[in-house]
Amino acid sequence: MTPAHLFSYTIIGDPGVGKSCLEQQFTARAFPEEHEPTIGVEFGTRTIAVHDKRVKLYIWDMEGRETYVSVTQQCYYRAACIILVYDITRRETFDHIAVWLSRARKLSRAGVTLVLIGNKCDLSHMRAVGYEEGRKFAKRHKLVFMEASAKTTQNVEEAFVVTTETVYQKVEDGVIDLSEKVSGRRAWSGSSRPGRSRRCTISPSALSSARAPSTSTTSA
Ligand SMILES: Nc1nc2c(ncn2[C@@H]2O[C@H](COP(=O)(O)OP(=O)(O)OP(=O)(O)O)[C@@H](O)[C@H]2O)c(=O)[nH]1
Ligand SMILES: [Mg+2]
Repeated sequence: MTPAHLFSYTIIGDPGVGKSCLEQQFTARAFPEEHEPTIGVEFGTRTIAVHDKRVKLYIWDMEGRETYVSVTQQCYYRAACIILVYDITRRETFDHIAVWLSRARKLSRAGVTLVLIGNKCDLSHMRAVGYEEGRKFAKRHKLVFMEASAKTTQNVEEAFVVTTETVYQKVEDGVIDLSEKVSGRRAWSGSSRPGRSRRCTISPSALSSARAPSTSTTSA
């Protein structure tokens, strides 16, 4: 059965904050012990149910170093939701969120949902950023806020499911226009089976030459 909606998510933030682990915990329910830094962009997919509709999420996991800026910028515009991640044990990763946020606002489409996640909350004994600090920053900038742990799974499901409901409502209310065509969807997703997830790595050259799946709506 074709999903009623296809939403693209883009995850950004400093190197090592846990972007790939969050994506893999959500799409594959796995926490890789050994993890390589992302080069370019990786993505995973998962289909979930929202208000009795099947919604397929394409989750773009960006490199923290942003070596391939021209490539990764495409992922900002396609996103229905952008997740900004910092590591609660590394102060500088929170300090850089303002820069990530301004880039996200500049490069994304109107109506995008922005989410701030303080990751690694399982390491609260090493905390360098208070919960209230994160919450206040998010409130000031109108972001959804959560602390999460890709390791223990705390709030990982919630981060995606709650925001998918928000995006879904925005689509229903006409707050965000996701009317782009779904060009090249099969080539990028690889799987259309309900509830299945898939993870791929995209080389920068492939990303710049191929046509990515748009954030889009399909018929139910
Ligand atoms: N304790 C703990 N460690 C985590 C958590 N999430 C990620 N890590 C660890 O943090 C390190 C970096 O995780 P990644 O997911 O590769 O970070 P990234 O943000 O994708 O990094 P880049 O791809 O280089 O931008 C890895 O050693 C993970 O095991 C978490 O929630 N808790
Ligand atoms: Mg990564």
